[in-house]
Amino acid sequence: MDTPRRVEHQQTDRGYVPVYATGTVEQPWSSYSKTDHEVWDTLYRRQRELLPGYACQEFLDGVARFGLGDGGIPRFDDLNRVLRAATGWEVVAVEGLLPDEVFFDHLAHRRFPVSWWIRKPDQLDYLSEPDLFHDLFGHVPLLLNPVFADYMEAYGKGGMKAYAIGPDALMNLTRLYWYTVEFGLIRTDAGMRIYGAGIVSSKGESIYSIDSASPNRIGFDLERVMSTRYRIDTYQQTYFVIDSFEQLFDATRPDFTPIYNRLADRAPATAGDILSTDRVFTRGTREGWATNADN
Ligand code: HBI
Ligand code: FE
Repeated sequence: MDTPRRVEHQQTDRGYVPVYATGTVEQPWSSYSKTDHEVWDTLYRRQRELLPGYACQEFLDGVARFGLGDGGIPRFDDLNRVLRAATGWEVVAVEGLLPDEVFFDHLAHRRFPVSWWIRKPDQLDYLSEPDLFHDLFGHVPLLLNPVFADYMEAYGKGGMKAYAIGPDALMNLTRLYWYTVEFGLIRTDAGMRIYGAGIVSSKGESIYSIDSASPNRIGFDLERVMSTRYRIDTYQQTYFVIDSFEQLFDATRPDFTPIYNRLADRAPATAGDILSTDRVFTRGTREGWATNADN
């Protein structure tokens, strides 16, 4: 397997990382090593044992329907048979982070890009770029949920429009992705549960986002989220909480142009701020918070 072509570095929501302008590739399933399959099994087993009581039921149902725990790295072709039949989405293998407009175009056409490579055994707890476990285990199970699947397509279409408007609009939209798709919580009758991929694919942050007194937990509000900076190097200081996936999808129905115009005059909140207009579920103790700049 020749190393993927690194085209350039780009400031993205995960910091200054290589960005591949390439399109999609075939999943090199036969090239995965025994160690690669063992890394998948280790990460899967660890999260599967932890997540009941932490992840929302829709996520757990998706994991079960895909059979992600059947042993070894799943074959995208197998997953796509289930996924296409359920919501018309499909997984496509990519080299890694894509330029925003390439990424948005995939989402707008119900294609979710998944990095074909998996982290090394010494990177189990943190790596800077999204690997196969983050993308596949974190993001794909919820694409079986029809409402969330619609939200992700709408997000992609919104991304194409934001990209055409300019960098400020794009920043607002990236914050929306960050605080929902990557780090979102949802209220359930049983209490707060996780749906964000960046959380469910991380053992430490799964526990922290639900059990810790340190972060704020604030009710989702579209413009509040779009004007809130975030952290890429630590656990989140604030988690935004939706009441349902329908609420999230409904919030993205209107055209965002007037919102971008309003937000252009509004100073962004810091990652740890609590505003007087917030619906505060938990006011964090701020224990252990980093003091350097947000993104
Ligand atoms: N590319 N492959 C890939 N996966 C992502 O999650 C991703 C991306 N490019 C850009 C990006 N995410 C973020 O900027 C989103 O907020 C748009
Ligand atoms: Fe992600």
